[in-house]
Amino acid sequence: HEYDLVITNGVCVTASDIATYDVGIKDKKIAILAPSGMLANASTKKLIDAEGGFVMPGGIDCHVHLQEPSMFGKGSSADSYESGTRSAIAGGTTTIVSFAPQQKHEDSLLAALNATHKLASGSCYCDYGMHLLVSNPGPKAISELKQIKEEEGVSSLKIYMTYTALQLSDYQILTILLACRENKIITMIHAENGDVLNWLTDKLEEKKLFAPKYHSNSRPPILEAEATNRAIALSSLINNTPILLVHVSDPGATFRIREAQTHGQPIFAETCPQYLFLTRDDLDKPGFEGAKCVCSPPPRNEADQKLIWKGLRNGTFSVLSSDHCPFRFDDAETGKKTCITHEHPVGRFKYIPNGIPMIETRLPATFSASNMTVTKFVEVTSTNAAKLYGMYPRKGAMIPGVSDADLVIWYPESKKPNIHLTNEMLHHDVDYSPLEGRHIANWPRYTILRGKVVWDRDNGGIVGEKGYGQFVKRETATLNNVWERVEEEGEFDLEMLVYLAVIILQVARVR
Ligand code: DUC
Ligand code: ZN
Ligand code: ZN
Ligand code: ZN
Repeated sequence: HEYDLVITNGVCVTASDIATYDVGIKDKKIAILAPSGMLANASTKKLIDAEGGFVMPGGIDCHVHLQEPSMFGKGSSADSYESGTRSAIAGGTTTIVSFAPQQKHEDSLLAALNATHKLASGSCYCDYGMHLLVSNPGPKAISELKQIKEEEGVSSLKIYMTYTALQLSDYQILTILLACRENKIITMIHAENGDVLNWLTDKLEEKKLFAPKYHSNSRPPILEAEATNRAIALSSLINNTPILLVHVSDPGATFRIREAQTHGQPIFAETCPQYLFLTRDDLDKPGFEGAKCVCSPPPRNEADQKLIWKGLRNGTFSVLSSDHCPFRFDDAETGKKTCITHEHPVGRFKYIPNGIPMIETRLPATFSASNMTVTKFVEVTSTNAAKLYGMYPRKGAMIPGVSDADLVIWYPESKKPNIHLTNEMLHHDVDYSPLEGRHIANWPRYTILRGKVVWDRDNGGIVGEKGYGQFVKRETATLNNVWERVEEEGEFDLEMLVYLAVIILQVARVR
């Protein structure tokens, strides 16, 4: 056979183009894009007729929590690497990047990485990379970053400005930014002011305001905007070291990011479907149902949603990730989402684990909303993630001879499934979906990972195998030539820092 797989009659979409092509796949790579119909009779082991449906690079979801210990002090992960990646392929995602968490009492990052490799290895249905999650940036951790980047294939890490178990001081953040600059590692920042939200939480508790909706009151937009502004300021102090603000929900934070980008600062931003599809009203459902939509930052309001969509369309946000952070709603174990226990018989929002499942619904819900062009959709759900996290063009593209044959094929307009979502349709191990009952117009019909059909919605569903997913060693980010721009800024001179800081403050005052 000339090909292992041929896809005929598809409308191919990349981040830049839409065109009808037949796709020939050989040895796990895209081998050829041929004029439509030309490969219909080619010699191939398998033929898929896309019937006019879109064919695009598989989804890349670079913000996924799986099998993490209970870092936020509450809840335990409902999804393993197995169930989480199974859910990913059923929703058209072919690569995830999850977190390898370092706990505060651990000094090594390499140990954290190896421990997470043990959990993931042999268990995954899709390809996967890992970010380090740094909670203790001591000298040992910092000294390991070079090896982590150059040998372990990890070119990004995440830090938190909130959560007692994770929160870093500005001092520690500066230490990380400097080390990341030297090693060309992207720093992902969870920007919420932890001290402010702890204070507000205590005030709400004093007034016995325990219901899930008060999660939103404990985290008003200003504490996200403040922390976002502070993160950008810290990046500028380290001579404009690239950062990525994760899960941005608030227009105030978005405007600050946009402004920094306009001034040429290497500030990237991510948003998530929860900020496109959920609002504070979803936290205010009868009983404890609102807990099903508790995530951090919290869902905002409809006007905010519109601005987040706009930020995706206009490029303020480079990536749309799921922030899949799975907890069971109702479970005999401690840590269930209801957080109703012997100890806390009414359940209190401060004990609700923060996070919702979204790994499988990210692509179908966003695609179905039709709020952006289909090329933009590919850009923010796949291609930009590949570029930002050092996987492009092996991932996130359809370049013959170069790109892995990771594809998602959608139903054509005439065969759209028009689903009303139920949790039973999903493949995670969570017992609910925050999108339960929502109308979803289209769904990935096939998911293909390195040339192998792993999801065939009409014939078998999950047809891939556990363990076929491989670890992806990642390289330096290429999005917007970010590190070349950093190099142009020249060596970072610590001795100049005090002087520079004075200038920055003066400029800020003039503005
Ligand atoms: N931050 C995340 O990135 N995920 C879940 C919880 C949180 O606060
Ligand atoms: Zn976070
Ligand atoms: Zn997260
Ligand atoms: Zn409907």
